Amino acid sequence: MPDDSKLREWRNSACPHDCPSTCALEVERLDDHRIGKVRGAAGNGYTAGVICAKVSRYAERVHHPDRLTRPLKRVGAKGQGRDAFVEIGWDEALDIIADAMKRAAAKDGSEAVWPYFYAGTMGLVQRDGIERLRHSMRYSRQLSTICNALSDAGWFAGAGAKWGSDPREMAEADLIVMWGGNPVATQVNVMAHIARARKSRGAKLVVIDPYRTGTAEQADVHLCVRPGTDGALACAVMHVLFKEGMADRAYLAQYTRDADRLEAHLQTRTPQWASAITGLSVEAIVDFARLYGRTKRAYLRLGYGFTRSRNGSAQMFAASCLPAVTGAWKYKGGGALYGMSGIYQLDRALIEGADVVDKSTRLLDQSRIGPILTGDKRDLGKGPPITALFIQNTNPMVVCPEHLKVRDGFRRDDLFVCVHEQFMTETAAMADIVLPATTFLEHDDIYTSGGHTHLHITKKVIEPLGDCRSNHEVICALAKRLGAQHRGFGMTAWEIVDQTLKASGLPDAETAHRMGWVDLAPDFRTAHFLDGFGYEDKRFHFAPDWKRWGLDHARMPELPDHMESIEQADAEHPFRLVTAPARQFLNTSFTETPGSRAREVRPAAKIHPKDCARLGLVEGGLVRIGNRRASVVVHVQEFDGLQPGVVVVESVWPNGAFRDGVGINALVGADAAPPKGGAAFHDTAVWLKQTN
Ligand SMILES: Nc1nc2c(c(=O)[nH]1)N[C@H]1C(S)=C(S)[C@@H](COP(=O)(O)OP(=O)(O)OC[C@H]3O[C@@H](n4cnc5c(=O)[nH]c(N)nc54)[C@H](O)[C@@H]3O)O[C@H]1N2
Ligand SMILES: Nc1nc2c(c(=O)[nH]1)N[C@H]1C(S)=C(S)[C@@H](COP(=O)(O)OP(=O)(O)OC[C@H]3O[C@@H](n4cnc5c(=O)[nH]c(N)nc54)[C@H](O)[C@@H]3O)O[C@H]1N2
Ligand code: SF4
Ligand SMILES: [Mo]
Repeated sequence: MPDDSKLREWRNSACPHDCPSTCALEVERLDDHRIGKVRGAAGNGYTAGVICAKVSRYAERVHHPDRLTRPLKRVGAKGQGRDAFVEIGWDEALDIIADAMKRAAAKDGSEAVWPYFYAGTMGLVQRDGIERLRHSMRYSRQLSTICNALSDAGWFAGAGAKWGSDPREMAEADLIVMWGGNPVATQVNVMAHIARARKSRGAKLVVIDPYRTGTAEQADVHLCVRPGTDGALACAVMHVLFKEGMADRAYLAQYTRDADRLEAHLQTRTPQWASAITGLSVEAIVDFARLYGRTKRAYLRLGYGFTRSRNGSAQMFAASCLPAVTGAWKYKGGGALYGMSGIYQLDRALIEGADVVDKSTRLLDQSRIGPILTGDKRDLGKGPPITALFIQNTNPMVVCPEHLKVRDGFRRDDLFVCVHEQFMTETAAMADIVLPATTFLEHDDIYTSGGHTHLHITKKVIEPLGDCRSNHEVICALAKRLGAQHRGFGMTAWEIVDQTLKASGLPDAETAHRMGWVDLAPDFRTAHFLDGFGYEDKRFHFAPDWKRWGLDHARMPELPDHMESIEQADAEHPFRLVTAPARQFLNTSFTETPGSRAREVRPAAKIHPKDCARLGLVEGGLVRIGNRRASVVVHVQEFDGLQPGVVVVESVWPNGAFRDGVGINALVGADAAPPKGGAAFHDTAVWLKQTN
């Protein structure tokens, strides 16, 4: 092999962050240790050369002076940051962790240990290998609820399978409806496909969002709903579709179930009824229904945002009924997309240790880590308290609801915490042992996508920084010390990628990597459910059997509807708070990079000028936002792109960025939304007070 270490060259990779785009990347490799520019792969039909600004500045993150490089042991107080830690060697660190996990299990049983993770990297081997360790040791299991539990249940209820119209078809649509998502911030290349449709076909863009986002600014129509009322809007739209002859009766007869019941039920769901709930005018609702009903190539892109409410599953379900009423599924550029994950039929047993899982072990709700760590019996049941946490790929001190409980939990003296991280996050600062992690540029992995149809197989581009180790390496080293048995612990990440691909009937790892990506797009008829939906009867269900989609199903409405279960504004809490994602951050990732930080400036509350005037709030002044859970202080931003009574704080800023060190998630409730749990990040009733 020639020594190419000094050559500048572009290497294929894929963005590992928790974003539906999973962009195909080209990374400029300067030498064994440094990267230069990062750009989107032009040849990939979905990425099409477009990536977000924060990842194009990735050199800032991977070469950040604050990257963790050595294992650390805390010798000072919790929460004090890097100065409270001293460097130690890997063997000593791993011995301490294994010893703490063994002691916790010996004292209270294996369920006292909780391996806790999320999607800091979306690579399957590095993200999900922790499951193999958990299952082989019978540690407490994790119910994944923080992101897509509500949206998944709502989508599956109607369609029965998770995929939809190819996102590239947006370029061939005459109408794109972006419902409860903000792709300018959260999934930028969607905008490139929409731009194509507008340029070549004069397509219209409708955005449904409680505030004027970057996406709404570019729209032909912005339906600025009150948060948590989309179910009512969807019902009123369907009311008009039936009433004005825009329902496709032949399609309904062939492809759906309970259309007659739906039509009867919708009689009372008039635009007037929905107007009172959503705050939209009757005219705006009827105009939108007509535009949607008269356009064959109507592409519905359903985001996550409108499902982060206590009625989120019902909202997703109601919106997902639209193309089943008009038959838009039949047309190229028509139909809907919420998520594509169902097309990836990968055999994940080796990665996740599915062959050794013991389903009798306790299942704990990830979003309820605050109540769990503070001993809530509703979660712990008759089982032991959690006394050892091993965390990879997530920052629960900032991203989880009921932050004050999360903080109290992490402060417990009898709790051992290990955090494997790239940076000294607020969660890492609470740990006893912090381990330095590689980035996606320093390890191998395999990526599926939520927002398109490609599979990416990536190799490291540069060498690991300092003593950083990948998640896989750490999991294997711990497995050895704990005596965990599984063949996956004796393999390299690349071997696992290779075997997983082969077991799934796909090209081997080397071939797949050389190809750049593998496009697993289903054919048109499959993608559009023209050979049937996911249920056994192949039909779209307007009256779903919610029992299938979660234990807490009794509260779900029988037919699409507005569900009243949101945290309603009341006399004491007259405002509804939405904590939508900030454009330059990705959850809390990139809150450490100067480029993103400078552009986001500081936490701020977008408040309607009428509310500002009434409460004596001034642009740039301070406002205290509170409810029975907590209160936080942020700067005021006068903003007329929302309804009075709604307030938006773009997120997720670290707690430390707020004046009192308490961040926005202290206000958000951790109660599990039906039917199968999920955090209601955009569903909080609050009061506002001027403060100094
Ligand atoms: N820049 C950036 N990109 C990201 C992220 C980030 O934090 N920053 N996060 C990543 C992750 S983990 C995910 S899951 C995705 C999420 O991406 P999206 O699907 O875009 O979902 P959300 O981020 O939850 O919110 C999107 C929009 O939903 C709106 N919304 C809130 N409540 C309602 C409602 O009741 N009705 C309607 N119609 N709209 C509502 C919000 O105002 C917001 O503009 O983005 C990913 N990409
Ligand atoms: N208020 C509010 N809160 C929210 C949301 C919201 O819209 N509003 N959105 C919610 C949603 S949708 C989600 S998905 C969650 C996400 O919440 P998290 O999953 O906690 O996402 P991040 O904050 O980005 O934290 C991921 C961490 O993983 C680390 N990491 C990245 N790659 C690796 C790796 O290879 N190995 C290891 N060991 N670590 C790695 C990163 O440095 C980062 O600190 O937040 C939720 N919280
Ligand atoms: S848009 Fe999403 S997937 Fe693409 S580079 Fe940015 S964060 Fe990564
Ligand atoms: Mo998410």
